[in-house]
Amino acid sequence: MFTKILVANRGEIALRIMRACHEMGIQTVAVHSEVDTDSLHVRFADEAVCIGPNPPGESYLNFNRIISAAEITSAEAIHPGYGFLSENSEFAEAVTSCGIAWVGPSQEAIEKMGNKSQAKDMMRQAGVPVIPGSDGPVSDEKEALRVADEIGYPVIIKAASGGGGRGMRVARDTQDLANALLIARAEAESAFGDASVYLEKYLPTPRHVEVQLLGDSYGSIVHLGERECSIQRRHQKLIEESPCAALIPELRDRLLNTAVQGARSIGYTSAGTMEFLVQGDDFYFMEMNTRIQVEHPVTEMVTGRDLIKEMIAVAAGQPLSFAQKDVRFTGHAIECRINAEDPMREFAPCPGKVGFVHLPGGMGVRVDSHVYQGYTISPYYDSMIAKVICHGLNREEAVRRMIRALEECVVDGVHSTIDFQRAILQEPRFERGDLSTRFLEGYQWDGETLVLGGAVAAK
Ligand code: MV4
Repeated sequence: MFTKILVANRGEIALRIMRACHEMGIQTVAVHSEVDTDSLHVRFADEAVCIGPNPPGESYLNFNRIISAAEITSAEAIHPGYGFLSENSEFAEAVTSCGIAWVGPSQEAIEKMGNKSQAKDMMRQAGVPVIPGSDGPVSDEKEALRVADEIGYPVIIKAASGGGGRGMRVARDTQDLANALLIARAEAESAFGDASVYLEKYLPTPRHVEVQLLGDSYGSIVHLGERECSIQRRHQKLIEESPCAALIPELRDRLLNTAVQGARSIGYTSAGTMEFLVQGDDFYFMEMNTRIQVEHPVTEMVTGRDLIKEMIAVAAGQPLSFAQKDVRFTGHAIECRINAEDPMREFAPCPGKVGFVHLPGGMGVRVDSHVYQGYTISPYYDSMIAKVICHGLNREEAVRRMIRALEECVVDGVHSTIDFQRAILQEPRFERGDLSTRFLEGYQWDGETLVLGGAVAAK
């Protein structure tokens, strides 16, 4: 096992990783920008290295500075967390070629899954259902028209190098398509430096359901169930839960086993997530995230398994500490990402100094946060304040516990998403588990009352 790991990240995920390291008897190295000098991840670490100024490109995204920090502190491994360099295959390769272990999947796996069109192709070949559409990128308008005609309208155009919803366009009919194609291409080029796009049948009211996977270097691959992340706003997840309320046992088994089969086909190691769209009784592969995700604690609460510890063990050449048959799913868990954003102003980030803070506690409540009274939320990085995760015997108890936990929360000095999230949890449609990725389409919020658009019911 490693004796020292460098954590190439900041905020709550850096703390989360260091907590696992400390429990494993592994020393930790923090890296940080200037503005993060007083941050908790620096205090939690056994050693800390300032790697540069606040713009991420000069610190948290800077290959050389991070690798140099690992070298001068003799760290044997680097955990990238999420965001920043976590899905950068060139960084993974730079790290390993310096003789430092990468706590994540292979450089090849990151690269393969990074191209969404190619990933879809590989999963189709592995027998994973994919949304009907073009065979890889479409070369011109003529081909797009032919494919759209074949699969039927509406269709959605997606960037091959995309993800996160950028460069996506829906076309309702032939007239729409040419225009949508031009816009999608231009957006893809400017956002990803790659104008290639592919076509899919547009699903009217899908649910976003993702499967948590773990693989080791001995060929063992397990799933840790699914998470439903349909409650999003502009592709920012607000609430995640496990299990998904919509899956009957037969469908759930099929989804989970299919995800394992897909991961096995690419020899996947470490933690990863396969994202699916679920429409009625059908599910379709969407993309694979080759990193630990923000919402991983939801899975930890229902399985009792520590995903970060498993990632570290696998990177050190050990087998997974358990087999599929050992995994038990208990109760229901929900996470709210509390952000310093103003729901009254289009969720504009609200950096600034936090006054009085009280984060919730009590039975079944986990809080992952790097924020403390007097902490300043920097405009340079994401505006997360805390993740509140609640576990209950069933969905109803988990939801009620979350409402209770959010009512306990006090974060003075900055706007936050707390009241908005509480209002969602109190919506009858949420209570019924009647979710889709369009749940928040056309909502109104006056700071107290949430009125849903209502035009789209999930099917
Ligand atoms: C779709 C879709 C409907 N039909 N594909 C959005 C993010 C990107 N990774 C894929 N996305 C979607 N793809 C087809 N064929 C609807 C979405 C979508 C969505 C998906 C997951 C979570 C939230 C979403 C919000 C809007 C649209």
